[in-house]
Amino acid sequence: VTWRFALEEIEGSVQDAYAKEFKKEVEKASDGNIKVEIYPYGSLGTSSQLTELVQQGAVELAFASPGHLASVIPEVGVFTLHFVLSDDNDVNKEVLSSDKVHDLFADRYNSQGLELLSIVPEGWMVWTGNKALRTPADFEDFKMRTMTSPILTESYKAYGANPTPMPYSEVYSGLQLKQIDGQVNPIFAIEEMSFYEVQNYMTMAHHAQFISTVIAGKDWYDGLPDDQRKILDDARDNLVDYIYKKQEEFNQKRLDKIKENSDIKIITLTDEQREAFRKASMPVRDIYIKEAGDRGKKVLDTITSMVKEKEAEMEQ
Ligand code: 6CS
Repeated sequence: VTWRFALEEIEGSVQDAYAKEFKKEVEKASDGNIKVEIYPYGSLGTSSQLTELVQQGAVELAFASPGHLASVIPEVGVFTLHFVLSDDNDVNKEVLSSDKVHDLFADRYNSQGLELLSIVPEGWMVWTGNKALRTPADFEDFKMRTMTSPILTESYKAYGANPTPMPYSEVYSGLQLKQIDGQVNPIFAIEEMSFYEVQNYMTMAHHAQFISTVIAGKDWYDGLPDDQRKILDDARDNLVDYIYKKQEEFNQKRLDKIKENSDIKIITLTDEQREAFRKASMPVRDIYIKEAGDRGKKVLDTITSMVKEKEAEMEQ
C-alpha cells in the first residue's frame, strides 16, 4: 500500500524533515509493505486545499497549520494567539505532546472528517519588515501578511496593523511588489523562502511558536488494519523528540545562513518591549473565545494552566 503525505512546506523544511523520518520509520517497520510518498508544497495546492484533499481521501496524510485550519476548526486558533505558550520551549514540548491537549482537539478534528495525529512546534515566529518593529506603534497601518484564518488577523489588528491574509506561495512576490510590508514565520522558513532577501529587518519578539498539526483522513485512519495503525501511531510517537531537536537545529543554522548572505538587521526585543505587545495582545483572547465558544474557552484555560504548571515543575 501507499500512504501519500502532503506538506505545506517545500523540500528541506521542518515538515519535510518530519515526513522523511516518518517515511523511514514506517517503511522499515512494515518491511517495505507500506510506501510513503511525500508531496512537498507546490505540488498539490495551498494549505487549505491540502486539508480538503485529506477530507476527500485524495491523500492520506498532511500537515495542517492552525493559522489556516482555524478557518474550519476555530478552537485551534488558540495556537495563533500571542503569549499563550511558554518562553521555555521545553515546557511547550511537554504540553503540546500531552494526551490532555490532544484530547482537547480530537473530536473537533473528527467532526471535520479528520484525525489529529500530532501537534508539532516548528520554532519561534519572527517578524520581518521593511522597517523596524519594536513597539505596537510601529505596526500602525503596517501591511502584515498573515496566514489565512480570521482569528490570526485579530492579533495584528490589536497592534494597529493592517493584516493581509494570503497563501504562503504568494508571500515572496507580495513583499517584492510591496503589496505587503512584512510577514511572520519561523527562521528556517524566512531563509528557505528567501523572504529575508526582500526585507530589511527581522524582529524576535518570542511572542508565539509556529505550531502545525499532522492530520489523516478519519475514515481512512479508522479503517486501517490494526498492525498498520500501530506502525503509524508508533512512528508518530517516536517523532516527537526527533522533530523538536531538528527544528531547533534548522532554525539556528538558517539564522547563520541569513546573516552570511545578507545585511538584514536583527532586533531582539527587551522584556519591557515584549511587555507592551503582551498587554496589547490580551483582548484578542476575548475575540477568540467569542469565535470558538465555550469549547474554545476550555482549550485556552487548559493550555494556559498547563503551561504555568509545567513552568513551576521545571523551575524546581
Ligand atoms: O506562513 C505560512 O503560511 C506557512 N508557514 C510555514 C512555516 N509553514 C506552513 C504555513 O502554511
